[in-house]
Amino acid sequence: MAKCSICGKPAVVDLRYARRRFCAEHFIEFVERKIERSIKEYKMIGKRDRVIAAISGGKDSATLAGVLDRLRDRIGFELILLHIDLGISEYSRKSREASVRLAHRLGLELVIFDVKEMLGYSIPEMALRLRRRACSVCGIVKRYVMNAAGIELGADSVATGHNADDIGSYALKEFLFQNLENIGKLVPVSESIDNLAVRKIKPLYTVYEKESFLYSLLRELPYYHEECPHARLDSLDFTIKEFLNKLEEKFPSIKIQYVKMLARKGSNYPKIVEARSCRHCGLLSLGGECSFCRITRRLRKSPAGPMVRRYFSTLRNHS
Ligand code: Q46
Ligand code: ZN
Ligand code: ZN
Repeated sequence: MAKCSICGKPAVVDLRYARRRFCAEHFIEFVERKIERSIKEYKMIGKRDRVIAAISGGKDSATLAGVLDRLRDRIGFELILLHIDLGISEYSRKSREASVRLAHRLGLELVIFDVKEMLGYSIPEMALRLRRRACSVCGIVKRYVMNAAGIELGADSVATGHNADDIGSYALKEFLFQNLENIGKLVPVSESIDNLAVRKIKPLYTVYEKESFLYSLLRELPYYHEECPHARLDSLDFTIKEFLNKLEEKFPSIKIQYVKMLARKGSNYPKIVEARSCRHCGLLSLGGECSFCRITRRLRKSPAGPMVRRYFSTLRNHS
């Protein structure tokens, strides 16, 4: 039986790319060290920072919250969890439950933003009325809510659970369509823009999807394992991920090398030059009205951005 490269106990995982095998305890330590190194190398979190970790209820969120929780005392930062309930039937109900259990298990504060309750429509209802794909509406809502929460709750950064597989496949997809500005956003840290956009960080930048899954499993962290029903398995994203997996099989560690290269060179990609303030809510927009205020104005006759900001600022005043 294969043995752990550190203690010699039976190994539970063989990481070919790292040429090491680990028992559960040393695998957990390996993942935590790797994330801590990325946090330091890319200067993601400083002492006394207030960090909001956006959690969906899935395995990557569990790993993100689980590792940040263990690092918060060592580095010395404050951690708050944010869950956005998208109102997507059973999937959202179970994801929310898992997020609540995760926060409870780690003893962390959890802020929940319920899309249907706040905006009057769930994501699928919004998509139907706007005649857009659920994922495109969902992306606009999630980005806006995370940013508004970050600004209003006074966060130094908002952390998301994107892993190396996600980042590699997004970057490749954007390259295929030559959306170069979007590749520039896939760096480990997107700096804040004064009062318009909060700083965003990706602590799982060099963690493989399989490692994230195994980490949350071995630590028995609560997470919901089903995919969102709107995630299409035949989609281009999925095929690109499969292609990268094939590359990785043949050339172990190529995905990590790829994202690390992206971290180094990502700032060379063109950036959106003119950041403006939305005339309704005052947050980041490109044309004077942000996408969130535009879609909610079409749905509800009045833009919902200011109301979302007020919701989070009230929470801050009560905490
Ligand atoms: S949650 Fe939202 Fe994803 Fe579901 S509707 Fe699409 S974007 S697939 S990460
Ligand atoms: Zn061991
Ligand atoms: Zn707006």
